[in-house]
Amino acid sequence: SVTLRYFCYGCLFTSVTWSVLLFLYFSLGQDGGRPTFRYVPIQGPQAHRFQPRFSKGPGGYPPYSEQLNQLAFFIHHPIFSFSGMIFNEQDQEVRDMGYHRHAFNVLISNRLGYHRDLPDTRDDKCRDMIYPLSLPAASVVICFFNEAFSALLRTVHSVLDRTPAYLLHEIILVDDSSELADLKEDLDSYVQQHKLQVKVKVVRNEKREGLIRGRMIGASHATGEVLVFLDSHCEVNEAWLQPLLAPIQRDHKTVVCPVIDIISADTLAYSPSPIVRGGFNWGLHFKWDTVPASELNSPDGAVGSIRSPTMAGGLFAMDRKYFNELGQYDSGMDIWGGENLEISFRIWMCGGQLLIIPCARVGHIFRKRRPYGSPGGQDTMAHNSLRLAHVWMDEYKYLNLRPELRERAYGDISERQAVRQRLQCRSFKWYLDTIYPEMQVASPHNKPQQPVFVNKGLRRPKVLQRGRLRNLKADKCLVAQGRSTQKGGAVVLRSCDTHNPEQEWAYDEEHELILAGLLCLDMSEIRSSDPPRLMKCHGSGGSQQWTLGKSNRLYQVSVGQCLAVVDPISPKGYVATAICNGSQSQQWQLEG
Ligand code: LR7
Ligand code: MN
Repeated sequence: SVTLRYFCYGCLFTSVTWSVLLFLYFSLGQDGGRPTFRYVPIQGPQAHRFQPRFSKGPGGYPPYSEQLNQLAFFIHHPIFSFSGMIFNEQDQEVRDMGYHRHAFNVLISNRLGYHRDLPDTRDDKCRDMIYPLSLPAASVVICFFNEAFSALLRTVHSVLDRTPAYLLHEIILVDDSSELADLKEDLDSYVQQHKLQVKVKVVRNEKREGLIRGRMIGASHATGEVLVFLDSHCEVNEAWLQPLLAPIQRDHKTVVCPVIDIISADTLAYSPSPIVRGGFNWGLHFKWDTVPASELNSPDGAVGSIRSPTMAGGLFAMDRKYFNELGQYDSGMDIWGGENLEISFRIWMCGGQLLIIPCARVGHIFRKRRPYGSPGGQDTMAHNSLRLAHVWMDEYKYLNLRPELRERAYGDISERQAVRQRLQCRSFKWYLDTIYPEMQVASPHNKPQQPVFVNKGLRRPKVLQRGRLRNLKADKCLVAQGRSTQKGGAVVLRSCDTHNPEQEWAYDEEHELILAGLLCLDMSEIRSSDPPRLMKCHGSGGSQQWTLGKSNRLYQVSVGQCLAVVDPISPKGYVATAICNGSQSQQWQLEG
């Protein structure tokens, strides 16, 4: 009978649903499938101090639940692109304020929480690498100024979650006199509430010191054998520490950097970086260089280490005694900039070596601007660069000196010159000839390069769809208000015209919308309430990333809202992003 049939359908439906749910819960709730640290036996110099507790599975750090984490992963994983969706004014406030204060999408960062899974970006061979059982334990030093709480905590927890406890001596957080209300109290109470004090120590600077003196202060509190420095918006990846510690154990004058993976500032998506090494230009800006084939193809290449002329600065590990012996940092350098080249030159010129370790992966949020200045508004990069040039660059320093810098005072450098003397360091010419022969002495004007774009290369993303972009409510098409080639120009709705190439949009695999083959539909990062405009395509997603789904809505990934016609009957044809509501004024069709 009909009733029986529906009853059976009901049973079938319920049982299938439950099986699927249970399957998901159990298969994803386990840590199977992902490599953990189980292969590291309970041994090592610190074994008597801490019971090795593994990052995942039994005995993890308190609020951590693998199952919940998996659920959060499903809901908020950036591949679903909707993790930044704005549901109300409060969300919008969090987002806009976040961009203003931190220059990245704090709404998504908050929703991600303090633990998340990351794609394992290492070469497959890294998983088979075997490291010594006994390695020196690390003090992780993280210096921060006004950091977003969720990003800071995710940095800390990624370290706790992915480091065998016996290798983690401590985490030292140096609060560089942050001004954000609540940050201090929130951090103190979090550490206390979750009983993190065993491993996590908070040091507070009475006044703003900048990241250079800040790290020196952190290091002076550290007692682990090795120092590991991280920025306050990082996430360490699977088995990140052992490959860094092993080379230091072999030779205490080896300084190592992980490969710095990219965490998008707009979506917080984690993606692998190509294996590149550090260089610089004559403006003393750090840049990434391709690795010479000889270096990459050496037997050690892809899984061992790569010699690097310089480091990016924020993420590296170094023997603590060697850090002191080598002269720490230049304490005359302020706030930000230059210290990375200074320590790189010093390492190479004074008998050490600097390596990049491809099997160690740490993600870093790359921002398009720095959200803070120096207290007095000085250009600390120029000040710091002058100091390092005068101490380390011999006759080459003048290549760097822009005319306006020649007269500028840079303070007393005698203590740093004494360091160079004491360590009997080699000349800068030796460094260029031996360590960085690729450096072009003849072209002092190489432009600084953004690492974020390194892996985009010159490849043009494939176009998925072409046509006019018609709003279903207004029944009009999206066009440039002025010329379609004018950067910064607004877009409006006008009558559709199938023959007008100026109305043709291309939607590509990077989710960019390109008008007339030239400019991209773009949103302001700072004020999401500003209407969209046409800008040069930057190829790094976020503010130029739109998802065009089956529901015909056009979702802006970094703003978290949908494109809508403001007033469907007004001839002005204005458009703006608004909270997604599925109405017809938010529906678009890309018609060929
Ligand atoms: O006054 C300050 N006090 C601080 O404690 C200013 C900053 N900081 C903290 C800040 O909160 C952050 O944790 O110092 C850290 C670094 O500052 P960022 O993140 O603003 O710097 P950045 O990532 O833009 O800059 C890179 O170059 C800097 C030069 O001084 C430092 O060496 C950074 O550590 C370095 N970051 C990296 O190397 C990560 C990879 C980037 C690349 C390439
Ligand atoms: Mn940083």
